[in-house]
Amino acid sequence: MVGNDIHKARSLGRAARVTHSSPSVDRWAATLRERGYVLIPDHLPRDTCVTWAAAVTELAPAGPEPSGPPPDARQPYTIATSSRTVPLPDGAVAEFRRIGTPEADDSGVVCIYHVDRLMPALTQLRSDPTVAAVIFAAGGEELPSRAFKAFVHASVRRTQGYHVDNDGEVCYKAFFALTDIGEAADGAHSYLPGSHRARWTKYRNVLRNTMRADRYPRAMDRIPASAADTVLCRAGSVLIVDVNGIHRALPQADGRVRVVLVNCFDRSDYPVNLDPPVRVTALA
Ligand SMILES: O=C(O)CCC(=O)C(=O)O
Ligand SMILES: [Fe+2]
Repeated sequence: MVGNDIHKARSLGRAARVTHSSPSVDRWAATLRERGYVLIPDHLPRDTCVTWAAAVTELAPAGPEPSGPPPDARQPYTIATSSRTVPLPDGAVAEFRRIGTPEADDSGVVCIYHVDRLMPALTQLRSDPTVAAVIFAAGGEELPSRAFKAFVHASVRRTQGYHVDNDGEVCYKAFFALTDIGEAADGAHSYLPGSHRARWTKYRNVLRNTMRADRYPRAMDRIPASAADTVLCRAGSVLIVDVNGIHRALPQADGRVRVVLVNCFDRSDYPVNLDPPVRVTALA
């Protein structure tokens, strides 16, 4: 992690060579470099997004959740052995997170992989040129889209705590809000600004994790919580996040529903993603 962070500090320090740019893209990219995240408000028509949110929610299979997992069996497209997947048409997959363990973090989250295969109207978002241009301008390299999925959070009372997604590999996520996120209790995204750079806060957590075998190695729960930003926005906004920084989705109050689409940008050789990279051209 340290080596990656040092490499990254160098590349964040260099000015990116951007051929296709605009004043807004430059401004958003500067914020992304500086804070580790940037919100582009009202990027898409709100009404369209609200309609999509209802359609995405409908995609999650009705009826009882799939039955409990056998111990230690982890399927493709699951983040934990206690998650279970259900195949959907056209190669899409619904992941029910941490079923049978209602007290576990992220229990109740439904993730729909390849959601664009089921809703072709969403394909354009995977190739959103503004998002690609901002990521390109911030990081100085054109990254492919390695995954495109939807998260449906409905009354998810316990979410995964503050964490980083990896050990410092180049990785950005664009979250398209399909529902209004007007309060923290809607399940807003929370981000510790500046934590995408090498920070003592991060290493203190790493140290703590290495001393306790039962801890998730990328957990970052020892942070000054009051220093974290809660990102509120209307449906149609897009939040671009450098997931080397410390972040989480906040827990929801009962009855709240948050639907977001997530476009994951990683280098082509990043091993975690299952799907072939999709090239997204950063034309502003
Ligand atoms: O849903 C969110 O706001 C954050 C989820 C998250 O941590 C991730 O996708 O890496
Ligand atoms: Fe994350």
